[in-house]
Amino acid sequence: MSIGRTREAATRFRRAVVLAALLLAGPAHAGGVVVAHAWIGILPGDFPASAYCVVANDSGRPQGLTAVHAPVFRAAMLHRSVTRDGLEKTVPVARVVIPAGWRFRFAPGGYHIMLMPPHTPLRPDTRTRLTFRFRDGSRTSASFLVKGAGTLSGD
Ligand SMILES: [Cu+2]
Repeated sequence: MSIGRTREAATRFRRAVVLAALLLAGPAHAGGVVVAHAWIGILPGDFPASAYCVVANDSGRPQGLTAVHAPVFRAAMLHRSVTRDGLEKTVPVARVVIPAGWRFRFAPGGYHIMLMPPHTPLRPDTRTRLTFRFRDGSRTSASFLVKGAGTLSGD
């Protein structure tokens, strides 16, 4: 499988996704970082998947998200979709800083967590856990709902 084909499939998938405004997470637990509206869009075969969610920072201080751990996938990376010269590309992001009191949205067409194919294929409507690691050493994890290609949104 070539990188070109992978990008093409991923772009097609993202275009198929309606950029519906997600409702933002409700009140988060005081004093922490909470991941909500968490879902993963998978593609058939060896294509990468993308994870989306809302990260609510109610810790009272800025939080720098530096890594995501996804045990059932070969790798997880912070990415962002950008359009350059009319072409949609996905580029790596070193970290995402979420100011205190803010909600940061990973959504189709924007920031996402790129997941290299799972060790064993995932079935739609199952769940898998991702752990978010922050610059201060703290971690928070959430259960992500697996959705098949053609899914319109995570809601
Ligand atoms: Cu990506």
